[in-house]
Amino acid sequence: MAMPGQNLTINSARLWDSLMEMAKIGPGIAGGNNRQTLTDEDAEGRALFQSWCEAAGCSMGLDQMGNMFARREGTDPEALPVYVGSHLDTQPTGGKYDGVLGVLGGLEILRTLNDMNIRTKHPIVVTNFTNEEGTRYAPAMLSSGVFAGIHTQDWAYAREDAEGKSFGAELERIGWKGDEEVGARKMHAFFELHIEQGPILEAESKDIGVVTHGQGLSWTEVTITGKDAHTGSTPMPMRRNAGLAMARVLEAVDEIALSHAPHAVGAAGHIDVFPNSRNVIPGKVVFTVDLRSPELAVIEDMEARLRARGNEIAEAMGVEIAYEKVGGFDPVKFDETCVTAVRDAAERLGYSHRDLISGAGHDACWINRVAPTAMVMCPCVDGLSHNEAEEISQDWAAAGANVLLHAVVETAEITG
Ligand code: HGY
Ligand code: MN
Ligand code: MN
Repeated sequence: MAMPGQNLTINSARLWDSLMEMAKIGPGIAGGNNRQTLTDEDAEGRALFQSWCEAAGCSMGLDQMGNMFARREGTDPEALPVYVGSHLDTQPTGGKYDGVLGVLGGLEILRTLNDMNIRTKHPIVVTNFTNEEGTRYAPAMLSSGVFAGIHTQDWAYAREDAEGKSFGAELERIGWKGDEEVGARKMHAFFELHIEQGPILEAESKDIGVVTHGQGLSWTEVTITGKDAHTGSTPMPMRRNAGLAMARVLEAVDEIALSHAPHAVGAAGHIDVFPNSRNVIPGKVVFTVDLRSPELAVIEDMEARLRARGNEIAEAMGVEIAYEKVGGFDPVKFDETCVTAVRDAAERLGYSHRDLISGAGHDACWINRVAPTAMVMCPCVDGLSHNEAEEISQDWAAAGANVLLHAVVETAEITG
């Protein structure tokens, strides 16, 4: 006999069509997306999302960080809403699914409930958080961080991109700055569907990741100052080569992360070299070291060893070195009731599943501070993400959205 709600499934083709439609906005150069936060492309994607939500009968809220909230009414207007969502902004060489699957998966839940004329006690709100990626404006998860009270709004507004444009000015420019106080909304629960962005689920042929924890993250911006000089006429012993010093620091970062194998990771994805001229020894480099681990003590050890080794290298090479913590969050343990709702949904729907620690950061990691939160993950091809070749199957997307649907509806309580 079918379990209650077992026949409750999303429209896979409609979800896939919406993903492909959104992917047309801010196309990359290799099949993915470049829809960076607070760009005109971001604004266009937001408008498309809003049009779809309004067509599904939702009212749209907008807060002062540009976070979007599409609300489907419940039968008890006093009941706190169940929120479900993620982010629509992408990396500069991003994929079509990172973040977008979680926002459009949430929309597909509303569309499915409309199709089936199902009402829930709690309202359901689909959310798009501004600037999850943290590429144009560090740190990552900036707006969910303001929502959770981690960052002040003024600090967030003052963040500048590489061209010196502030977050606040750009949010105003694209016309998506709302009036709502950020974080005033109270949540009954929050669920986020996301691609794994790692190789585990595909390698183990699992349809669903039941995310119990998220690993912690530390971003340290390192500035090394040496001296610009001629690459041809400057004798080697006289050089104060900031670029070479950076290379040695990054070698040390790799060694430090590997010393905490198998879970810790470390690298630098952002590197600026000055003056970046072919025949000038770099007098200055600025780079961001990204360190992560499921254990806070390991993150703290890696941060300390980064500075210790960096200081040794700088002293030996006659260059200056400075550090600034520009982002980070402690390892996250998600809400057991919400996690159980995800696991039971996967079980009920007959999907293979396994518990998982999220390797990437997500808005859910901050929202978990202010509401019971859990995540659903689906596999991605070769575990690849933050690459335009990011790919998933329609079946994986549908499996993730079906589990999300059941977990959200169970928490929002069907009333008819
Ligand atoms: O950095 C992260 O883990 C996320 O993709 N913003
Ligand atoms: Mn993401
Ligand atoms: Mn991402």
